[in-house]
Amino acid sequence: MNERPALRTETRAQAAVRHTSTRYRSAMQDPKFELFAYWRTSATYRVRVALNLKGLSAHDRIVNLDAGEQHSPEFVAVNPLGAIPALLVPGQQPLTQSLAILEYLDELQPSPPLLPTALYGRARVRSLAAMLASDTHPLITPRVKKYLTTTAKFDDAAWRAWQVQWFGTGLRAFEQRLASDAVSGTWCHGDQPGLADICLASIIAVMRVFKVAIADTPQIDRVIAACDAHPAFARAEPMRQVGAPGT
Ligand SMILES: N[C@@H](CCC(=O)N[C@@H](CS)C(=O)NCC(=O)O)C(=O)O
Repeated sequence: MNERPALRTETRAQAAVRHTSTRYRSAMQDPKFELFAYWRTSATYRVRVALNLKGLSAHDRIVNLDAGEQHSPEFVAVNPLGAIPALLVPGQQPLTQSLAILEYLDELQPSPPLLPTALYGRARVRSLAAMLASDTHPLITPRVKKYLTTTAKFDDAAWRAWQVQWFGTGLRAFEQRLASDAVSGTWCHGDQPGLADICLASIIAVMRVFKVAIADTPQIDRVIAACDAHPAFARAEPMRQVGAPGT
């Protein structure tokens, strides 16, 4: 008797998985990402660390913030807010906002993860990350500096006091959160680097560029020592990027 193999109809869910994994495989084999970047920016640093951790790479498209290139019509077409980073994923509109880019990369290449598996832990790490990326970093961006030093007539001393005030406010609060939570260890959460460490290191990286330091933050100092010793973070350092003084 002629036995024919049973025909199996692919369900919608199976097709979606097949489609996603095909895209995932081709993206992983040759992502051809492009990153609108500048050597000293905190938000671009975050994306660089995530790419390094994931073993991914991107071709830099330099936007010289010191020359005001973020306001050029070409770049405003990429990001109407006139801010970097922006990640170009082949066939897609430019992706802006470093935290969204980090979560995109984390879902594209889940290993190593940037977020813990436990639900509360994921929320905790996102909360720590937002303290710095959303509530601290925006206050010291070039557009804020430009407004304060032109319209509001801040001189150098007033601008520096502003930086110290807002870096200090963010970091002292972050320090308290790390100190009061037993989940903090070598890293902000658990035993591997993730989203919160990347955001913390991104703030410290730019403070080093601006030569601003905040004292008495032992928890933060411990995490930063781990970041400094990790190649994914070290390779993202501003002074090692194209366009940095001396490169
Ligand atoms: N929330 C945004 C912030 C982007 C941002 O402000 N980037 C800065 C550099 S770190 C920038 O390009 N600023 C241009 C300006 O302020 O004129 C993100 O995390 O991507």
